[in-house]
Amino acid sequence: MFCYQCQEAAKGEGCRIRGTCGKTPELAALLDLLVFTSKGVSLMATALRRQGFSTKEADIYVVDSLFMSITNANWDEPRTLAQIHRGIALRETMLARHGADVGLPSPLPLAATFKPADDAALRALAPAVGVLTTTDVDLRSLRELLIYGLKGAAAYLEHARNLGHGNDEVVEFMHRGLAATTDDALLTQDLLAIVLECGRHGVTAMALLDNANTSTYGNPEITTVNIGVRKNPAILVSGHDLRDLHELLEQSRDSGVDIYTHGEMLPAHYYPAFKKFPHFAGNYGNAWWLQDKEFESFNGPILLTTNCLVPPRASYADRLYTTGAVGYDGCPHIPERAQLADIKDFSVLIAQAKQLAAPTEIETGSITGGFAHHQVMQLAGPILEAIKTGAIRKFVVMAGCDGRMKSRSYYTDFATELPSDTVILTAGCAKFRYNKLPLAPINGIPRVLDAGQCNDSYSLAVIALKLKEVLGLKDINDLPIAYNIAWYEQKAVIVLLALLHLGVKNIHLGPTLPAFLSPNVAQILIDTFGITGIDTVENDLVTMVGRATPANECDVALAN
Ligand code: SF4
Ligand code: SF3
Repeated sequence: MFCYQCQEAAKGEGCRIRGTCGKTPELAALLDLLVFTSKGVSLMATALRRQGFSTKEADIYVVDSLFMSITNANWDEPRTLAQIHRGIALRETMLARHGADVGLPSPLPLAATFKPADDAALRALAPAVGVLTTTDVDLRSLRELLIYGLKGAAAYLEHARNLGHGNDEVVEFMHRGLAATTDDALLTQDLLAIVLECGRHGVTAMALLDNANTSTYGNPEITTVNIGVRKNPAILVSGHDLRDLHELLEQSRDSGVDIYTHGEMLPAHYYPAFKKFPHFAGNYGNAWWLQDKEFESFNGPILLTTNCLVPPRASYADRLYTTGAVGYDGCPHIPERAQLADIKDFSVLIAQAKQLAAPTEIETGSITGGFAHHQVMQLAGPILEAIKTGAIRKFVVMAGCDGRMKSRSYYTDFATELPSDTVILTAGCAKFRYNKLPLAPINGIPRVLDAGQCNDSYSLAVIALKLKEVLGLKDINDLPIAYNIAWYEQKAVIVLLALLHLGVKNIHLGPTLPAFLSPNVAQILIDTFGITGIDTVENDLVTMVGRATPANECDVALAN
């Protein structure tokens, strides 16, 4: 196997024997084959679209398949095999229906022609279609960077689609982008242009999901979320899909079972539509990587609506449920909706919860969030005033992912050491490294403003663009904002590409730079966008906020 799509790539190069995440070589090969199958489907879809044909089935297929191949999403080999077979059948149906004379490349790449006789033949082919089949390291780097960006965008498109929202331009690009990774005529500059175009579509995908979420559930508002527990039996919901949560809340109403969020589902509390459920009890635990301990002590059923799922311990595997793109062989999977209007059936979780103990308390207190763009605009007056008086000297965007690497304590230390005239803007599960720190507010404005999930990084971009407008600045980089982004999986890749598209420069990306950036591709990003890694907390404080000593200590020293 060879996989280097996430931040935990072994030795910062790639997982070759088994994934640091736990992925086996067999599963890794099948997920590679799933992406390969999607490329064939996208080749067909790109050609058909150019001829004016609708490719709805292919659109859904590619979005779902890319999402399934994201880190810590689908661990289920039989399900992966079934999805590969579906893709081959779909590709062949399109070919039979329209014929080969629809402007397909000639000769057709293997991705669009392979037809294994059975599962054994598929498994035999799988190791030969992975990342390393592109031998030129720079082309490989750019092809994979594009694919990972597309995976992130696919995740956001799927959530939006679940709420009845879509964008054909992004889907068209997804097919075209995937097809481009099979085109040996494309050189570094060509692929780089497509990678940067991916960032534009990333902005659209995040805006689409923002609109889907807010038009369905209302605009997030400032909310205090309980992090302790109640006495009722309960269900824990993790992942990013708000519609799954909403349906579970509806179905468990008056059942005596409480619902808690975990990880990336925390921001659901900020939406007005979810506040009307008295049994929506709070948030339990932290970011994804602590789930083995937290799922254990939660005691009740757990629903994973998206990544990140880590291989479960036997002690709670019988109460772990997956749905959507996530799957784990041996854990029950709640079936998808056949039609958009259908409702998923979560009754099995509710029935099981009633038989189980209430969650064991692991912490008490509360956290505050809900600072998405609409809410922040309501606070524009006090925030602008604080900027003008110097009470807020700098914002630091600390969005992205959390992870289990020890070196990620850097982010807690960095947040702790930030001067007291700085404000953290966050989104994604990265926030769990510092959202429980006792940072004193500035004129009533919290020091950590949480916009929501990783896709709500869009909100941070909207806020930055609005600030630029009201402060009368020409360039987004003239704002008093530094970017210290933490990444782990491929949604962070589309967020990064989206920020680059918006013209943001000098982003610090950590805790390590992606293994999939070849030295030459990394150099292009450094030269063009000023992307850099992280250093020590002390050095980065000087680089990013221009002051190493907490401001309050400075002020005390001056006063003395
Ligand atoms: Fe390794 Fe990450 Fe790939 Fe898992 S997803 S195999 S940890 S690079
Ligand atoms: Fe986290 Fe997986 Fe990336 Fe949505 S839940 S941010 S890591």
